Amino acid sequence: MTVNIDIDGGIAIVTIANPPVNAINAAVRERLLTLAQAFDKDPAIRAVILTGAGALFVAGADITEFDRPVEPPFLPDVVARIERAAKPWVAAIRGAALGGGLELALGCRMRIATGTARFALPEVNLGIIPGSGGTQRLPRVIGIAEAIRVVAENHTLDAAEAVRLGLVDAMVEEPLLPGAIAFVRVALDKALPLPSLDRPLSEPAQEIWTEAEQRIASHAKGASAPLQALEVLKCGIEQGAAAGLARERATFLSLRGSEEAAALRHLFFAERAAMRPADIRGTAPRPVDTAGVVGGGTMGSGIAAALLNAGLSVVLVEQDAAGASRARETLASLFEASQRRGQITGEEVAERLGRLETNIGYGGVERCDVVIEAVFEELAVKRAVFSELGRFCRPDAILATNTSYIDPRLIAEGLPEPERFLGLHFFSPAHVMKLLEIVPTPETAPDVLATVFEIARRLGKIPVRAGICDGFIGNRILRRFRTEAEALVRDGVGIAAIDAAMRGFGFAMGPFEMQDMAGLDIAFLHREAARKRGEPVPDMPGDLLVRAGRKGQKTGGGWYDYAPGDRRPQPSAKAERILAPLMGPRTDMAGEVIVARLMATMAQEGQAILAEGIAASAADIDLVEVHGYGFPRRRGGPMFQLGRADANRV
Ligand code: T1G
Ligand code: NAD
Repeated sequence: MTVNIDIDGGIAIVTIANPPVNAINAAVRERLLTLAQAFDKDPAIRAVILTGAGALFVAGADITEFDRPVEPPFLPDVVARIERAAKPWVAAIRGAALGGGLELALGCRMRIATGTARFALPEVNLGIIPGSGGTQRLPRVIGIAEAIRVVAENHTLDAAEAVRLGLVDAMVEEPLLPGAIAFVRVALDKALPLPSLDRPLSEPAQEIWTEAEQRIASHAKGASAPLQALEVLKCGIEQGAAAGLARERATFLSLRGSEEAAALRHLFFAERAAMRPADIRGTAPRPVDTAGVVGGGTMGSGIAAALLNAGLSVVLVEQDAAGASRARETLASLFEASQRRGQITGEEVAERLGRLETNIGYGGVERCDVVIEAVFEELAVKRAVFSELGRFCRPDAILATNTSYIDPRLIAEGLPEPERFLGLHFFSPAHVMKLLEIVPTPETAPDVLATVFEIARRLGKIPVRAGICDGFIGNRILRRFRTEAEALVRDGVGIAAIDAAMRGFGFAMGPFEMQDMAGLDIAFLHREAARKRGEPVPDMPGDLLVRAGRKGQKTGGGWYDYAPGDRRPQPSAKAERILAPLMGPRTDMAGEVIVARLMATMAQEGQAILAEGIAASAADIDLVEVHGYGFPRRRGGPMFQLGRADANRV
């Protein structure tokens, strides 16, 4: 049974027990409605306490139901029935009260909580808005300004904030239920607070809406739900709660069926599945307290920052004093920047740097449980590093390479205990980008895999297992994507038009703006290496630019021109002249046609990757694109797009 009841001296205790997160599915709704009606008729019942089993209250409506039509009884009706019950309902909250869970609690006359309680309406993360009265009851309890932050800007209230704002009527210590029952007994002898929906709310100044709209639009990245949530809040304030509820429900239902919501749901479940791959579920990870990083450059320092942010101690190895002090300075400035942004305190900066040891040579790595190499992308240099690590590290220490393209098996040749070795491909900046491609070799041991998935979880990364091929998953698709973008240039389509089309689709930058930022020489050197290996790689437009000294922003020009100190791309007549030999007659192509062509190319490469077993699932490929390559989250990923296109074709 997903909803249990106990009776304690005239007080009914209703416990939602639907593991793992007490999600509200049809059975829970049905049961709550039946109980509300039964308790009202039962003279022995004076009040009802609603709570959740385990560490949290309720994580919201059951998202797995969203791919199906809504099923009665509808949650807004259950909430309204509880709010209008003859016997008062009191929510007793421990842990998370999210989405429909908070809406249920708002339907109760009072809410009491422990210190672990936290409250949010994260529906906008799923491309929807609250659909069970949250947009109307919350502002009437905590005020409109705070409600805008929670409903449209995904702000989470902790217990103290909830008390301060009047969302929580009283705090109780654990054990929760005895405290809750005692509170209810006292409350029954006093006047009850008004139901949330009936509480008066003064109309705020108009600026509150315009300011919120600007703020939300600047963060929404084109997603529609946050601004629609604001509209519904406004409707309820200006036209009253009943109109607001009706508008909320209509908006919720239309968004629930939208492609954007389907895309965000797809990623919600993909991210959770990625954390717990079936074949290592139940394999115990090794303990990891101290990590080593060899090479303190762009990636090494970012990786060290991610490890230090996650509470690990770090031994960073550089090849000389300059390299070691440069790495420490980079880390100090990264943490000071976080401090300036108010993310960490000065004490926390010092504490992190206190757990950092920078060395020239391999002293200290014998204490490391895992060591990640991030030195130059040259096989010989990497091999030399691992032969040192093989000598100085404990035989059970996990050894990993952050190589972008080199076959990890080549790097590990001759390494003692090869079962402890694998690729761990971070993305730049490594302390920010959430993606981590995990590239095991055929020898990699299951508990080594389980350990690096656990490390990914501690670093807040999205781990995706990738097989061994040139570029693994992400860089392989990137190369294909870029080649197709350059093929469009060959066909006479303008560089700016292609970038504009991809920005319109939701990318922060188009492929050419992105390549100018990262540098055109990385792909050029990769093609040159292939040509040296005798592979038939035709000249690409980008090659002509690099040979002309145009490597991107770092040379003041690539596909675009850049004024000194200015990173805004300017159309370049010079680039056009250099590219002319490879460009066809000017062609005007519609944005959606450009997008469709590049999407199809990414999906095709994705299908090849799946067919070769380089990725475990299409969803994993979407996670790589969304968390590593700026693919717009609200679009779900290239494989999700392919699925939608196929479905629309049927
Ligand atoms: N529905 C169904 N399954 C859910 C779920 C939900 N709401 N939340 C989590 N799960 C599953 C998840 O897929 C995973 O499954 C397992 O639970 C553990 O999750 C009417 C319409 C609660 C903070 O957006 O934020 O209410 O992989 O790995 O890290 O207005 O889950 O084990 O098979 O994330 O401890 C709004 C979503 C819904 C909250 C726990 N609610 N959940 O984090 O565990 S819309 C949300 C979370 C709504 C109303 C609207 C987190 C968590 P599996 P987990 P965790
Ligand atoms: P980088 O040139 O910025 O840094 C490399 C560092 O390694 C330098 O500080 C150098 O002093 C140090 N080093 C070289 N040999 C060493 C040795 N034997 N012992 C100790 N330190 C040594 O390079 P990077 O961009 O950080 O790339 C490092 C690795 O990460 C490469 O394999 C690269 O392909 C990969 N990678 C790079 C990116 C990126 O965007 N830059 C992204 C993912 C992966």
